[in-house]
Amino acid sequence: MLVKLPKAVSADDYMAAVKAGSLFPEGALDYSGPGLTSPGETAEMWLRVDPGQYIIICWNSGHAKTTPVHPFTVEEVGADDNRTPKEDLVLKLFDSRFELEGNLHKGVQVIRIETPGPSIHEVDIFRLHEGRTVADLNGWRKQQGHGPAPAQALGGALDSHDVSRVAWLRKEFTSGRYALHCEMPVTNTELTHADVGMVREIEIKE
Ligand SMILES: [Cu+2]
Repeated sequence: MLVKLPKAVSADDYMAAVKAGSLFPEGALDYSGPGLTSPGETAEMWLRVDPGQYIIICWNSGHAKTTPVHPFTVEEVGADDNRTPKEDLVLKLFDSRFELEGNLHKGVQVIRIETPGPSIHEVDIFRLHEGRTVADLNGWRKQQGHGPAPAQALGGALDSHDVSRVAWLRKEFTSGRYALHCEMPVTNTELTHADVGMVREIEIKE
């Protein structure tokens, strides 16, 4: 995940807040990112960033507290690179469901990911292993990915505090069963959005 830090907050300050238990340290803005990606997978994402100080952080399986974050700066100067990719289909993240405009099919596809919300959401894309179900996937994610994986994580689009932000994902799909999964927490509970229905299985045929 990319996180944009407020002016007076350093990467170390952010980490200290995370270690104290915060998922959303004050003033810092989540700026999406390609999300859960299994070893050996590659995720390709296009998104806009604004000038400022950022970190890259991994939230999976306690890594946010154990793996040093990567700080970087987005400078105001530089070549204009504002041409957005042409999408093949649109994925919309609503409260609390996924809607697809267009169909996923075999081959390379560009997905434009929008968040009509109104809440903030994210999507991780998984390819389910033979015989495994969306319920298996959700159970495995509740364990933060400990134990044998029922699915391969292919990347996705993590949340942005500003829900008007859009991300594009380019991915090659083969035939099989896939799952879209939102792991945002439901406020003041142990539940995720996936637990309250924000999970969707999609089959790509031969
Ligand atoms: Cu969600």
